[in-house]
Amino acid sequence: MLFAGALSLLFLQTVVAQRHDADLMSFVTLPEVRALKWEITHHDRTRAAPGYWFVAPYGQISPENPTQKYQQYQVGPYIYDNDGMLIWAGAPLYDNRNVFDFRPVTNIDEETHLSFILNWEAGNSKGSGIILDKNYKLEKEVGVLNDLHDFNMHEFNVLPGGKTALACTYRNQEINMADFGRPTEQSWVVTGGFVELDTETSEVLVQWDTFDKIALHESNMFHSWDSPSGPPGWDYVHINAVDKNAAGDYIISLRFTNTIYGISGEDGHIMWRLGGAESDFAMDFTFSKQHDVKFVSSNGTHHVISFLNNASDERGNDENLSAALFVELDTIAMTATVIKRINRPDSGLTRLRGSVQLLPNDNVFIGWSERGYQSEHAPNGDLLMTARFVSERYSTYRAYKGEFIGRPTALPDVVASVYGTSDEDITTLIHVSWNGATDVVGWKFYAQAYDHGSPVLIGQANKTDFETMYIVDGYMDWITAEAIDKNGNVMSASRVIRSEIPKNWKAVGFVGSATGPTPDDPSIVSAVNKGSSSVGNTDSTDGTDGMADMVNDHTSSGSSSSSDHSSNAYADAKEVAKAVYKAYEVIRGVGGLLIFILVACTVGGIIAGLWRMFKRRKMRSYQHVPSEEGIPVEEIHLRAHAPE
Ligand SMILES: *[C@@H]1O[C@H](CO)[C@@H](O)[C@H](O)[C@H]1NC(C)=O
Ligand SMILES: *[C@@H]1O[C@H](CO)[C@@H](O)[C@H](O)[C@H]1NC(C)=O
Ligand SMILES: *[C@@H]1O[C@H](CO)[C@@H](O)[C@H](O)[C@H]1NC(C)=O
Ligand SMILES: CC(=O)N[C@H]1CO[C@H](CO)[C@@H](O)[C@@H]1O
Repeated sequence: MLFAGALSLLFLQTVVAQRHDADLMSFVTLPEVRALKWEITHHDRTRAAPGYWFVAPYGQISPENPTQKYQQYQVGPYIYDNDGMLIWAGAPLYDNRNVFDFRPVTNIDEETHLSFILNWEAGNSKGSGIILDKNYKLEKEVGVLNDLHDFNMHEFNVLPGGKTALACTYRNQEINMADFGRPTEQSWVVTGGFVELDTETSEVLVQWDTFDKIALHESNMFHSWDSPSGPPGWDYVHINAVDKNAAGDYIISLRFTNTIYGISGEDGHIMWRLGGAESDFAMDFTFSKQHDVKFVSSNGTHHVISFLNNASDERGNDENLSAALFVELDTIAMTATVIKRINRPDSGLTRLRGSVQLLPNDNVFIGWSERGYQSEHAPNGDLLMTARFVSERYSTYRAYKGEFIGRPTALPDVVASVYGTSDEDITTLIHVSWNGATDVVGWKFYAQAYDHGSPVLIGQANKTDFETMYIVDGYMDWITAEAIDKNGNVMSASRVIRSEIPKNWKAVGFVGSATGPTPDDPSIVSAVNKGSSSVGNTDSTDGTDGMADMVNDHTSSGSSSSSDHSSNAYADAKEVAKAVYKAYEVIRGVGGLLIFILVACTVGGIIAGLWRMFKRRKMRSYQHVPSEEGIPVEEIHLRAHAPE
């Protein structure tokens, strides 16, 4: 049978497609966006800090060859809520460019801004530090005006007031090897440094470099017995973090000296070393290969700092597991004391990358980096939550949590499609989303009888996921959706969109007029309408709870003969809530026909509706799934700079 054949073809394609991308979300309204799904374990939701997750997944650190560019948006800045529900997909903004250190910025003014590093692109751009406002509009783009190769990926640290920001620098320089007792030899090294930049002009205001400050023998990467190197040279210090306190002094982390340095804001001299071979402090602990050092508090002489003790890198490990450390430094008595240690929950090692963030309620949010592994802890260290990407193909350099109000200037995206086999069972499916909008609690849907007809409310739905689906009886056209906040106010409305219809009604089994049905007058239909439902996108997260109420609302509004089909199909509202709806369009082979398929399947012994239709979604095959290259990603950088 033609139909059965088409059906099996359809399922075959679906299965094949899912095998490759089941770890990614998909949306009818934003078909290019393929946000990563999460595996989340909540240990105690009640103690979780309010706020969203800020991550920037990447597959490989170096910019991709243009011919390998992913066909769908996966890498870039992304915001999720505490349940892994997508809030904002920022990948379309910078067309799949890698982004690092994506974070909420609360120290500029009363509002929360966003900042991140836009990765360099060969032959095109050195990359930049980006600051966005809550409308996702570009506020500042801090570029690289000097001779440096790129805007380094490790740090973009906007300082209080937002006028300046810190960044790390890597510079190839030739150095004399006298420190190794070989004064007649020269070697190229990659020195580490930092700059304080004017965020308005990108001008370098402060510049500091290890070249004349950190001797070669402090390195655990370049040794006295190693051969000198030509350019680019030995990556002998590997700077990966910089911060500044109110007194105007800096701290930096150098991974290849296992040391955190205090640097005078006055004259750039090294005030003290914490850790490594030449530590100035009496310490009751060890650390190594550390990341993300930050001032938590500082009054000039007494500091609390936080950092991630990796205790390992791509070459080996010094301790058994990685941990977030909060350390109190007394620079008068020269003592360093651990005041908080939070071990990696899975007892693993974070060999590269990572972050530690003290939240306003004193919870601690830690990014362990690989596969986006992250955890939140109560002030006493209790584990509240762990999460990681379902996908093994991605990591994020750092991860942050924070409250944020997002108000995109773009309007909500709506897609509506009409299906049915007779005038009596015509149904309109509406999908809506508003990329980046926080605090949307529901949607109202309107249709018009004709082009300039007045909008008639045809239903509403609670927002339970990034994308909300709504099904309404009848042929509804000239659709709009309004985003509703918790007080019932309209936050924004979509443009009026026309509903998509099958190219050939007869071919999809429609019995009736060869030209197909005509749009209904929503003011008539909505009076008798019922059996509508709304679902969250079940592809992404399990967010269908609110829908059952929705269906009840509608089924209680009465019945009519024209919708008996619906009332039977949706008899049990709870089960409908679990039903999976998906729209597809099959355009292949059959000369551009649209096949409408309604499959009833059994879920837990009870009938649930499974609608699978290939909607106006090009059957683009899934070709360019990026993958990590089998070696730790930062090692690429290492290899690029160090000889073997
Ligand atoms: C800095 O903090 C320490 C410890 O809280 C305190 O003993 C010291 O007096 C403070 N110094 C200044 C200059 O406030
Ligand atoms: C690592 O773990 C092993 C076995 O649990 C233990 O014997 C060893 O002392 C640990 N090493 C360090 C450096 O903590
Ligand atoms: C929407 O959510 C609210 C609050 O959770 C609930 O009381 C209401 O019944 C829901 N309404 C619909 C239409 O689902
Ligand atoms: C247990 C262990 O090996 N700890 C190491 C941590 O890193 C420091 C360097 O900063 C080493 O001195 C410790 O031995």
